[in-house]
Amino acid sequence: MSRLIVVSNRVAPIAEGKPTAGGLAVGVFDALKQTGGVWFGWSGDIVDGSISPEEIHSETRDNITYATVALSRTDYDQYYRGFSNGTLWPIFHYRPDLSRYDRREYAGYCRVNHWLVARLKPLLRPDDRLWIHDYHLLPFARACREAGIENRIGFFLHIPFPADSVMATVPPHRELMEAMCAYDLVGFQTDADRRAFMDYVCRRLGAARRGDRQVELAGHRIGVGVYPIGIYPDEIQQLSLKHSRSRQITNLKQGLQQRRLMVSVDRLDYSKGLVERFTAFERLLEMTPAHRGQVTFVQIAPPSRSDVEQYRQIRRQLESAAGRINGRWSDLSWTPLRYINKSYDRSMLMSLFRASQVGYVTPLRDGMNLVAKEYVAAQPPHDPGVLVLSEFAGAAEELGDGALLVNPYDPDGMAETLDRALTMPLPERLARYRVMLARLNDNNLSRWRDRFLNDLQGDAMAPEVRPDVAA
Ligand code: ADQ
Repeated sequence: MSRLIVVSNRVAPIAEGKPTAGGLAVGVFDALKQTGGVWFGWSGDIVDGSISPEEIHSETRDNITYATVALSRTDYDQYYRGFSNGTLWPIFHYRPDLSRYDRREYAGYCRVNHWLVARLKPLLRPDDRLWIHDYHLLPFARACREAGIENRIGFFLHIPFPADSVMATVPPHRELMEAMCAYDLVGFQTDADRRAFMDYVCRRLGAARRGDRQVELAGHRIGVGVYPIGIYPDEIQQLSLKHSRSRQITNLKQGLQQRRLMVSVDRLDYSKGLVERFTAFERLLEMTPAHRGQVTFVQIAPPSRSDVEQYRQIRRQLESAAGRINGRWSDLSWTPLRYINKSYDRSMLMSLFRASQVGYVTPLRDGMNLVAKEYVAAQPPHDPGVLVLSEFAGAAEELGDGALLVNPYDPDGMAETLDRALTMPLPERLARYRVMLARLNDNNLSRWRDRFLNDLQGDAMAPEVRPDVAA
């Protein structure tokens, strides 16, 4: 049977045997656990100098071989911190105002893509299937073809694909998108992303549309599909029970003294809308006196990419907002907002979701947002909490019928919705929970992986667009 080779910028840390606090690592690790295969990418190590070391560190655990490389400081700065996270990430999240562009960084980005291909090539067998992940590796397939690699290569974008005119603000957008068209299959989280990609390649590159699921450019057919990433709901339910009676959760519940609990968990990132979320929480306290002293909001947000300036700025903004809110509203027995910059063990997080009455998930833009899905799956089935979800999270396409959707740019609207969530009667909570759980079970993580890999395998490349998410 052919092997599955997964390539992503970062391979989850092997030593701890646990994925990092990031959606891609969580999803890829869970998907690979079942099929087995090779996971190739950066180890997270940085070595001084401008030349990345050639050695590959290879380690097999259970059925997964982790093949990792270190990056030189220059490659890290240009490829990862520079073009990937300083240019592409903000633009793909509709924030050209936060994006900066430097030609040297773009050159570094392309160079590292070629360099990674050269490291991977000796590990490949002719019938391996290659599944490449995310915006760090848009030109990876082109580099593979140039290196004579003929295997089938699919690509999945975990983050949104921006509208054509926003994409065009990336200075080398044309070159980048032409390179992306070297893939055999490209997959997106939502139908809106798929449409944006099709628009771009047809309008700007002159690709020919072959129905909704294929485009053709310079004689090469590219499958284009929608594959919303999922979770394993049963596994999450089990995890959520693990710490339910632990000292930390029991202490938390005792400390709440019957107060309602709202929970948010995110990497500390400006796309997650944390400042707007804090503001809306404060509006709730201003607008609805009945909630004062009666609700506690826990925000867990471990810092990420803290060597990128925009990330340091958002951190400072949040510290000041949290201080202001607590200064204004706390009393001797109640702290309204607990803002925690730490990573937690997954089962602890799931138990926290289970213990809370509202999951407050309001990114300004998000490819999918696994936290929204995890929150629902972790709920006690007979007394579930309510999911308050941004309409700009990919997850809103699937969970929109059961969640309370909000516009994160509307603090009053969010405050009203929080009030509704905190006071929602049990029958409505149950009905909403069941609709969402059914969706999560239908479209679990295996389905995401299998649909993608089937489409990658098929020569005719006719990925079906799921009717239930292709609104
Ligand atoms: P992320 O932007 O990282 O992922 P998300 O989808 O919410 O966002 O995934 C975060 C994951 O990390 C979740 O599984 C969560 O439980 C975990 N996590 C978050 N904070 C944690 C903490 N403090 N401690 C431990 N675990 C924590 C990217 C895209 C998303 C897309 C995913 C998957 O930005 O839009 O949904 O990839 O495709």
